[in-house]
Amino acid sequence: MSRILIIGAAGQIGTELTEQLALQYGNDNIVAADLNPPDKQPEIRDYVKLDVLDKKALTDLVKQHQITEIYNLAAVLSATAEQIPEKAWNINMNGLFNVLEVAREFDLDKVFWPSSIAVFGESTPKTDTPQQTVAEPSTVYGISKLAGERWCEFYHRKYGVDVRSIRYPGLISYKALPGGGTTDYAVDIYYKAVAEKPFTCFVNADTRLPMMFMSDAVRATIELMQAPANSLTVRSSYNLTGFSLSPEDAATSIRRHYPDFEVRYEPDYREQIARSWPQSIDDSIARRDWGWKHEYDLEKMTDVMLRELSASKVNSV
Ligand code: NAD
Ligand code: AKB
Repeated sequence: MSRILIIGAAGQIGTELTEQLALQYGNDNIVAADLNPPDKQPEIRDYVKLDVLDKKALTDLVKQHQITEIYNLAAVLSATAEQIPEKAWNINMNGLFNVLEVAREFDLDKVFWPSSIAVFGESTPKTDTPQQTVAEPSTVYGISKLAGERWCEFYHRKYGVDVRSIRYPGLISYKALPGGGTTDYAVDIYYKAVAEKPFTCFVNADTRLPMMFMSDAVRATIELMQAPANSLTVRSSYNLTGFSLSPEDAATSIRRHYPDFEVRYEPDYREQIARSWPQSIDDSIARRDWGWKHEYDLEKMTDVMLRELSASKVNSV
């Protein structure tokens, strides 16, 4: 039976991924870890404080709980990383190194580590960006993700570590707030709509980016991790997408439910970052290798986001 450690479990993805893994593998086989563990997530019994940069603490945890798989979600995201480049590089790179080293030393069964569309830059083809193409990222976050991809492939080829990865697009969810990324506006816009307040957007109306609803992202992650190793042809990171979205598309979709919803545009440095990323992604290799298929398009996701946020009356932004 798999014994799973999730690092960064309290974040936007970790909150929902941990919940799903606990459902599939049983609470007793899950250890959720974070630098800042949440005070409530009662369904997870083992929620521990861990700094992924503390290799000894990580090693002790793996030994103590007889861990067989690690999902390392700990990172500093793109917008925050531009403010603290050295610290972001340290967490994003050395955190990954610690996990890969522990996986090698303890011969773990599998590792999951997420990359991002941020590996691409200005010189990348913007539409239907292929799996293999020019990747010259301009952000410290993108540089760390691209380097991370190369290290994952290296550890697989050199040491046989079964590391698997997805280049997530912007992820949209209602259970946990996003943590300092360029695509955070695509979540915030729904909170404002439900609060019946105008939304001020930090990218332009027509800035289009690849996005995905969180339940698709969580399902994709678990499906990739459960795929037979010999079906996987990419050991750096798989392109993946749901749909492409501009703020104006999201606003139009929201106005089906809130006709008076108003959006103002005040682009800042994050517009520049968003403009450097692809507008749409070709994920045919993921579809071929492990049967990836997205379920949510924009309208289906909007309906769920608005319904769930209204139900939980989360309108505090
Ligand atoms: P998040 O910021 O919401 O969560 C990251 C979590 O890591 C936080 O709970 C934080 O406390 C924790 N953390 C930070 N430093 C740590 C450390 N030193 N030790 C242990 N924990 C630490 O981020 P997220 O959106 O959940 O993203 C998770 C991963 O997925 C990241 O690698 C991110 O780059 C990647 N990703 C996310 C998106 C997205 O849209 N959310 C898109 C592409 C890639
Ligand atoms: C970010 O905006 O930093 C993330 C990502 C796409 O990697 N959401």
